[in-house]
Amino acid sequence: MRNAGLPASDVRAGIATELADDVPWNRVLNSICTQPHPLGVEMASAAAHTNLGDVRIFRGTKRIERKVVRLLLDLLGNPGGSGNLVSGGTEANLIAMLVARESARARGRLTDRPEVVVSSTVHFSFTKIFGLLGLTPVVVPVDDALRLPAAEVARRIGEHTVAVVATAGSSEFGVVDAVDEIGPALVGHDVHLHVDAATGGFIIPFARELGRDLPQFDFTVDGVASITIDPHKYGLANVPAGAILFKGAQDAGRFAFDSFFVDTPVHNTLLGTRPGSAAISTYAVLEHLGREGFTAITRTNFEVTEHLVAQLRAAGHELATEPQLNIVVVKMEHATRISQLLESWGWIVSTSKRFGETLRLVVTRHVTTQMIDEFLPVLERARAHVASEVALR
Ligand code: 0PR
Repeated sequence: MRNAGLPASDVRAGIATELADDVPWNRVLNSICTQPHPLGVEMASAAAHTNLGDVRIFRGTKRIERKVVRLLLDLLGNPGGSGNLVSGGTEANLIAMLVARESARARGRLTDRPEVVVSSTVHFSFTKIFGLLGLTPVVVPVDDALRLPAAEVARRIGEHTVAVVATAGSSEFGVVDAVDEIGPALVGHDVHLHVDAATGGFIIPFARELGRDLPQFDFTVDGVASITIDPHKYGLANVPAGAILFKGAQDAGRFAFDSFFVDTPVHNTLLGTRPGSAAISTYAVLEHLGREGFTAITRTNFEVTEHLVAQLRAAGHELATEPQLNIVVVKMEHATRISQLLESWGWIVSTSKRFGETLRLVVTRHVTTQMIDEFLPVLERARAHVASEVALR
């Protein structure tokens, strides 16, 4: 640390220089997060000082957090449920897995080797979580449509199984598991069905309203015990805003840790000190946009996605899978090299090698048809450049 501090203007200028090097949103095609809604940013900065770790001080902030949980439970068909706002999908999934393990223990079902049935495309946050919680994954290969096969899930449940994880919008492919088949297939098995809707939670309800053919994934499906949904992804709120929601009115309270301070409520989240600003940003965006606002944004996201798909196909590209949401995965030789080259030219895309070489493009609020039309010729130039590099080798 400096001995004598800098004037505020110098600090501002130094930070502005670094921030100016962050990639502008109109060059970002890999991110499930987007430029947050301006009202959310405004309200988050007004609440930058708040800490939901001390709800004796931040009483109003806590009331807003409770309102957000109610709004999200209502969105997901479970007004009588329970939940908490957390830092994102990883923390939400962790809390769900801990509650699943502990409720199995409470029912006398915990073995020395608790297992969780997951698909081969489950998000990597579960790899962290299983390590932390001592859970063993039972990995079910996905079907041809990259979905967790419902019949196979039921077959993999054994005496050690404490939970099954389905995904409603995978980050890699935007694939929605058939939660409406998996839930009913699990009835009678004493396991916790968790739905990771971190990515799809703010897309699918509105897309279904627009008449798109997507499976129901929420608490109205028999057997769904908990859902992860992230306001900081398609919910347009500021980072870090995630949520873990439970079917039962008491379930969110099963992750409960006492502090040693008198008159302080128990903590129901992993983080202790945590930003109220994210809850407030989420509340502002939900209240301001309402269902109509989210539905309109979802309609535009699908229009842009369809434009992207049509242009890619017209240029002769083949998709790895038919996009269900707003993630487009293109089969592409030398995708990693192409992505590196694009990055050096200012454009950020992602690649995955798990199902052959692919280029992954994410459409979210900041991605427009104009941006796509600027990007596609650059992509073709990058492909040509890499093809000539390869030819020279
Ligand atoms: N579950 C699913 C289905 C997810 O898509 C993600 C994140 C998580 C869990 C974990 O959530 P947190 O990252 O909030 O803890 N999906 C994105 C991904 O891994 C995260 C991301 C977002 C990556 C923006 C890059 C980026 O620019 O692809």
